[in-house]
Amino acid sequence: MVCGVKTLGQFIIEKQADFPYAKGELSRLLRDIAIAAKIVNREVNKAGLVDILGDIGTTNIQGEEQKKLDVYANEQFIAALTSGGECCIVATEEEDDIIHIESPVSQNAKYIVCIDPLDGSSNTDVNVAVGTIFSIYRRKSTAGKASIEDVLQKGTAQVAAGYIIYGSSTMLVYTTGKGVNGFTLDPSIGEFCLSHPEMKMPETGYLYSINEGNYVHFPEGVKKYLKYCQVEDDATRRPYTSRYIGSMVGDIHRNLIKGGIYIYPTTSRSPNGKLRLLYECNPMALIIEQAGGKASTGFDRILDIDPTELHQRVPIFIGSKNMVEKAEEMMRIYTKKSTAPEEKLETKLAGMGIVGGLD
Ligand code: AHM
Ligand code: MG
Repeated sequence: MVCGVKTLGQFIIEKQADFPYAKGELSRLLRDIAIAAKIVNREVNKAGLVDILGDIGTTNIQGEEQKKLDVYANEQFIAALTSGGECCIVATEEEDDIIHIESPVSQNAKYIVCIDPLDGSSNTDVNVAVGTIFSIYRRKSTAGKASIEDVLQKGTAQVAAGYIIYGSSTMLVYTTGKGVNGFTLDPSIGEFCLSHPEMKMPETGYLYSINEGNYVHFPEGVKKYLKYCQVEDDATRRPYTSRYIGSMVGDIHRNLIKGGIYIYPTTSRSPNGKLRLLYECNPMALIIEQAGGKASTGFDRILDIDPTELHQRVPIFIGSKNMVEKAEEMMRIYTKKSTAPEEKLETKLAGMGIVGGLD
């Protein structure tokens, strides 16, 4: 029987030829991530069967509850990157500080991985798609121990980025800056197989994804854009359809295939937005741009932001080019671009003598 599938491993080796001086380190790093993803996938899929759902009772640096699966996924990716030997620092959503990988095999490692091991984990209790998002940089420093400065690089410096969606089927989608390719996990052979070669995002879509429950807290430009999406206009096929899973990977994956826009703007409660630049917005922005879409803060390109801190948050407008540009137009007209980072609501409230926020 002739085998017609191309596995992720075969594809990566084939693509290595695009980089004539590559020594295979990046390929091995991607392989390590894919191995951990398969292990996480196994746990996510049997989550309802074992006592792994629910809160673990600890909080991460952002004060959010960690789920058992978050912790499990975090451990698996760190373990795979440690034993793989190609990565010198991991920055993860689940850890306050960067993790230096100091194993004998990783002494000459030159890659930095920023990762959200299990994004959208509030959805794990209800069988809704969750994902892993990763971003890979080459360290800037040439000698000594790599440091936080090696991690705080612009999104344009990413050498690769990708996500894994643990959904009705499990997919790994990644880019090394030469287009986007998607692989579906075939559980019967335990391999990611090329299923979505050269993914391209429609320039215009008809789906918008945003947590509309926060409407009253949105900037005026976002409110105006939402009204634009909801107005009837046959020529532009409006009103658009609203689709929001609350799982960034799920929402963006759907919009990548069908066309659409995903927005997580600043709100009066989260003045810098909710999503993290290094391991959520930058990798997704690179993938979407490589597929022909656009990713912006509402004013500026996400990939051009100079990061200042590890867990930095930014507003994001990401998806089909024409939709993002329309939303940016509304932002320019109706919302004043703030030049300084806004004071956190908690700080403002504390200044007013209200401690512990409004909740
Ligand atoms: P998480 O990293 O704590 O899982 O949060 C990120 C998730 C995204 O996947 C999702 O799009 C967003 O948060 C949903 O937020 P909200 O519930 O505020 O709409
Ligand atoms: Mg996340």
